[in-house]
Amino acid sequence: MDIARTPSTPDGNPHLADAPPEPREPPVIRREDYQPFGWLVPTTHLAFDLEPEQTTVTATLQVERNPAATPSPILRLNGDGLKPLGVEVDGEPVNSWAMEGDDLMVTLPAERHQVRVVTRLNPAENSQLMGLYASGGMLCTQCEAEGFRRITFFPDRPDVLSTYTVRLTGDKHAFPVLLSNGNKVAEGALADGRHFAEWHDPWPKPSYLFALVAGDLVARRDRFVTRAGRQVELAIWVADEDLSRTQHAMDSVKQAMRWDEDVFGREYDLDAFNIVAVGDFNMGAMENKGLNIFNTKYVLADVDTATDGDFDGVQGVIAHEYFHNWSGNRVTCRDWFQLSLKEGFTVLRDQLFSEDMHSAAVKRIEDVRVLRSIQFPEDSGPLAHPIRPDSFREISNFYTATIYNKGAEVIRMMRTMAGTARFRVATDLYFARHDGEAATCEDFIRAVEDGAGLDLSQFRLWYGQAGTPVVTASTRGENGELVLSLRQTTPPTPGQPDKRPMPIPLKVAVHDRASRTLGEERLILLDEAEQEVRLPFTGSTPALSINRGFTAPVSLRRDVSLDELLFLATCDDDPFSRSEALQELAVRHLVHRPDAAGRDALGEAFRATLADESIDDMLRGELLMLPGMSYLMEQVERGDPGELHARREGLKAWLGDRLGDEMRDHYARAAAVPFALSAAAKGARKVKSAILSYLAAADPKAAALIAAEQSAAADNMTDRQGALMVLAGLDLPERAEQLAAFFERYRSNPLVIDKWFAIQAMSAHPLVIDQVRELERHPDFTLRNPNRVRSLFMAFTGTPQGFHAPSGEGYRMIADLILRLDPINPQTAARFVAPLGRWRRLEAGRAALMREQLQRLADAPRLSRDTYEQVSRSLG
Ligand code: B3K
Ligand code: ZN
Repeated sequence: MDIARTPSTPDGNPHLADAPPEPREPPVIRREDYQPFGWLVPTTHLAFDLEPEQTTVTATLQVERNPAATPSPILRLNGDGLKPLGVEVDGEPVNSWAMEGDDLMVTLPAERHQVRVVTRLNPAENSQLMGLYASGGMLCTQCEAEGFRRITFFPDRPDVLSTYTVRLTGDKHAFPVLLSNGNKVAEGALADGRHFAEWHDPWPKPSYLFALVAGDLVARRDRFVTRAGRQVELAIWVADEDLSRTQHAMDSVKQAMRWDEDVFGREYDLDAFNIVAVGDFNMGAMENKGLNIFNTKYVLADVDTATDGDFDGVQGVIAHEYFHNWSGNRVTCRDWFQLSLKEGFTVLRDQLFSEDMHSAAVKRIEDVRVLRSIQFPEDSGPLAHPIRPDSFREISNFYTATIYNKGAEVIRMMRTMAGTARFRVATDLYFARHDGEAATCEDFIRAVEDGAGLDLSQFRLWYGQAGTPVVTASTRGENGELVLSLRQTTPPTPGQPDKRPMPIPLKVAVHDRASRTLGEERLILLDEAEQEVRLPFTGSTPALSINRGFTAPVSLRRDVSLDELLFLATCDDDPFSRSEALQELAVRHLVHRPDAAGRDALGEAFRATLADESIDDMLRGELLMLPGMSYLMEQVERGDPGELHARREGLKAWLGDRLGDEMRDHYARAAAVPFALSAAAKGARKVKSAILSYLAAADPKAAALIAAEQSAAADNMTDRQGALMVLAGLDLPERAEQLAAFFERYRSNPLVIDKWFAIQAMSAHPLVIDQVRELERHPDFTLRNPNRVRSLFMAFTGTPQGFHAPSGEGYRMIADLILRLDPINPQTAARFVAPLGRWRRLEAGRAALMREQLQRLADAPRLSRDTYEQVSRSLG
């Protein structure tokens, strides 16, 4: 393109051509089109003159031609909604630039130049929460994936690494704290009540890891000494009133730092590590180099306001972001198709950390529950994609359970096949080889091959094929052996009609029911479409324990007797396998064969679980959970969620009735355990809430009394929330009283008020639709805060009688929300499309109503790129 001849615009600026109308179809970006960027940017200097409504950014880039790229004199700097207020090359204002769409194209004649661009932003008006925005009086940033281009013009792609120096200038009173990446190198007072701070980050990084924060914040401070003796100043920055709720986050930081040294040999590499909590945030947290920015939800926790689950969430997310310092920051991604390289690996790392901090078995069961209730439906629906996608229109839509959780499972399989020690050799090799680079999933696989000595040629299919493999297992006895026949198929997914067999590592053991002998565990590899494996077995009543510990993220179909399932549910030595057998008993009864024999077997398994003194309460509470609705809906072809829910509630009532005495005894025992954050006390609370939900289904009035007592006696949020959740689903007078009391008590704490919204929106109350409509008009509801929006509406999408109301009203409410939210915050709006994309799994009436709403969205003018992509894929 000839830059000098860009057409003039009416305002006389030759560079700003009339913006072309937004194309209806945002372009598709393809993995195979990757090209290295034409220029390197060794250093970047950013100067921010911070004002909430008018911030000026001066970006000074040293650029030089990239010898590895096709030579071109044109430097493309990405922008998003920006205008350049001035462009200088080598210190002189120039005219040799033009806009191409949102991007700034600068013509540079020589090998090396300095390019300076000035932009102006209005953070206060930034409701998308991408780029620089205002939240509760402070200014902060979110750049991943493509938010940096909303701050200044830059090659905003992860393979352009640069060393940043950042100077922040602002009003000393409004912004006493000025933070950016790396180490603070200078600070001082200026005229007119302003001051400045200068930060330098010695580690080259891509623009998505840039961050700044300016605000009136206080810090909890601590110190960590690394294995090599580096003193790291730790600080967690929050609003003054939140300081008392930061100790758990600080403890978690130190645990994560130590664990990463011990288990992965990774040390921290700066003198400071800062974390800031922000109330308005699109996701959980962000791993910006040396300056992690967090949703308050994953920093603040104390006993009065956070549940046990919240405490674990804080610890897990703090660890996740910290671990990114190596898996993501020191080694970053070449392009966004490689997202799972950092996210899948880091999720695995945070899962392993939490396994080590708590009960490994319970953590594994929890992680599999999340995978199966969120990722499996994604993998079987219109939004299915491989963990390394081939194309996208908007990368924000690909921060998915598939990239994160299935990505972690795929790497976990490599670890299982390699063994822990050889996997460590492989990850050491990966970090050593690619430190300071932007790497690919292929680089990771190669490091595992070389480091662990595995041949992963066929295993690479896991990166390219979407869909959850279905493994069918059957057995027959033969001459002192058990012959295990295995078959695998992966269903078609969008754009991938045919799948090839993949290597599936399965840990198995064969137990003998009659003699109650537990077999030895061994690892087998299913890598063909059909395969027979011979396992030594001399008994006569085998019980096959398969996919122990969930070694492979597959759906298992096994032809198994009730006796066998009951044995596995009560006697298997692998806790995951026990939980699996219990889930299978429930699925069998609720979905496939609703007979009395199956129900009795489940009753027996529950009775044994309640009575088993060899397990702790954490595991007991876990085992007592029935499969959730989302997983159950996955098991039916075209289901009626209302009917399935009613069956599930019926089963709960039956269990609560049949095992009422045992359950009440356990409840009383658990209620007597004094509050502590120990595993035993947490387990007791978990058992209590599980039992309460059965008792409520069996006898709502009696359970309401217990819940009200629990709430009155509660000295912690877990008990209080557990009681309120039960009451919120009941049509009894206690409901309103308790909800009002809870609101009054916590009205000044936004995170707890989020719970208050969610508890009501997710309840099984018959009038949940009316309640959500009313809550939407509540003075504390706002579309501008993603936590609040999710508390009300994401919670609602899980309700069988609300979201899935046969009238279609629930679907309409979500479509209405998307239309209102899209212009404000497209990233968050697009997240609500997935629940509407499940129409293929629903009975015809609801499927048509859901499609109608998707079509209504598709017909709406001016949808964001984010929402457009999700809607068109979901209709597909
Ligand atoms: N890397 C960020 C996620 C960014 C999401 C951008 N839409 C947090 C994380 O996964 O650790
Ligand atoms: Zn992450």
